Amino acid sequence: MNGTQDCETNVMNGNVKMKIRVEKNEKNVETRLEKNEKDVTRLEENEKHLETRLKKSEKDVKELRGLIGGQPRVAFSAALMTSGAGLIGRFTVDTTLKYQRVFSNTGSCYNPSTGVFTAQAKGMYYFRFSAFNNSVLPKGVRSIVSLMKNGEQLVSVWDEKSSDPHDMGSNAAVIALESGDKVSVKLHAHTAVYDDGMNYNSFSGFLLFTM
Ligand SMILES: [Ca+2]
Repeated sequence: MNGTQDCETNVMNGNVKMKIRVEKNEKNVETRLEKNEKDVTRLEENEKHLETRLKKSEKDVKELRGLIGGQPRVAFSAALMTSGAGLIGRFTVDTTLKYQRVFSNTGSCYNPSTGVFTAQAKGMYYFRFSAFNNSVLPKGVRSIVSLMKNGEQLVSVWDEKSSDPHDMGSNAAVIALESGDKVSVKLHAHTAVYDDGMNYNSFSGFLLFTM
């Protein structure tokens, strides 16, 4: 073998080596590319998962806002007398009962000096009242009490002193109110209720949800 042949052999060997290296690099690049593609797929899946969780969180936040901050908080409860004991009534005309012992009045929609609840938000409300007919009432005297909305009679309690004194009853209604609507409890003319520190007669209400 002469020097020229040696040189050719070396060049060929070098070419083969280079080809092998290029092929190796190609494979390496392909493997890395496949890995990258898998990573991208995984990231896309993660993104979708995060998006779903974010949407759920946004829905939860909306619901919570509706429960605590998104609507006015309105609730009240009051009993008829602040002290003493006795009859309220036998007035010659229908009279709005003024429940003056206020237990709660969030939103200040109930006015104890008039006995009237005035809605400040359009919504669905719950109201309840009770009335007590006691033995100190003269025989035959009735207790007739009604829940009123803007002068309209909704639900009532009725009792009469007879051989069965000390009767009481309650009634309630769920009603839709517009802002400014008024709700109160009416004692019918010529009837009476009895109360003392036990607070038998009460009037309560609260906003269920705005509309
Ligand atoms: Ca009775």
